[in-house]
Amino acid sequence: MWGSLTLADTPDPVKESTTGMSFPSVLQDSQRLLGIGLRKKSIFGLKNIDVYAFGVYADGGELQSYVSEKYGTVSVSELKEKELKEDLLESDISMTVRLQIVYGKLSIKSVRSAFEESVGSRLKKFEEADNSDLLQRFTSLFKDEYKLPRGSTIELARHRGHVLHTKIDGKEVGCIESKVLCRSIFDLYIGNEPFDSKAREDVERSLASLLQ
Ligand code: DAO
Ligand code: DAO
Repeated sequence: MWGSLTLADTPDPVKESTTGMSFPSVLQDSQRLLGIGLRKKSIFGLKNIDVYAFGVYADGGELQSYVSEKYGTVSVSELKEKELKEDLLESDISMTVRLQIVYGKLSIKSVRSAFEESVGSRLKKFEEADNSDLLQRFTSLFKDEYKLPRGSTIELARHRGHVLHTKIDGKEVGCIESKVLCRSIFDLYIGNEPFDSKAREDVERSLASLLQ
């Protein structure tokens, strides 16, 4: 559809193809949309539901300075797309994943338990130590009174110093400083076993194109 262009080159909002959810091409003035995808979940082993569509964003300028500091004069074409993605995961370049809820009957209870399963397994993978405190601190931000009807947006944004800010429909609900929590969350979207491998490929290609 884009020919050789990537999502990072388009000025217009982009629609996730299965759900039609639309994602702005730029967030917070400087973060570019790099990839979009879909989070599904099978319930009771019976059927797959589309839970949310997501967009992955990062700051192109910060990425450029990070890469030129780290690799000096090495030309971008010599860097592998996968290495760039690894750099993005490990660094504290400004980055956001925006979730747009598709499933209309999401309860906070099911968000909490899905989170413990998905993020919990990543925390275990990246850190030996017991992470239950960290999980607990994050899930305690999910107050029972929050509602997440279809169309709600959640933004999980990493700021300088590995501080993760969470917003629901544009309103900040909390922030937590933790490198491993940031790493674990972004790993769900662009790590080795992502929710949607097409999104991860989008991101890899967009990163390479941002550095051209
Ligand atoms: O109604 O019990 C049910 C099925 C709900 C599945 C929920 C999956 C939740 C995934 C995480 C959402 C994060 C915003
Ligand atoms: O899809 O399994 C997953 C993980 C999604 C991360 C969801 C974080 C939700 C944080 C805000 C919820 C507030 C009620």
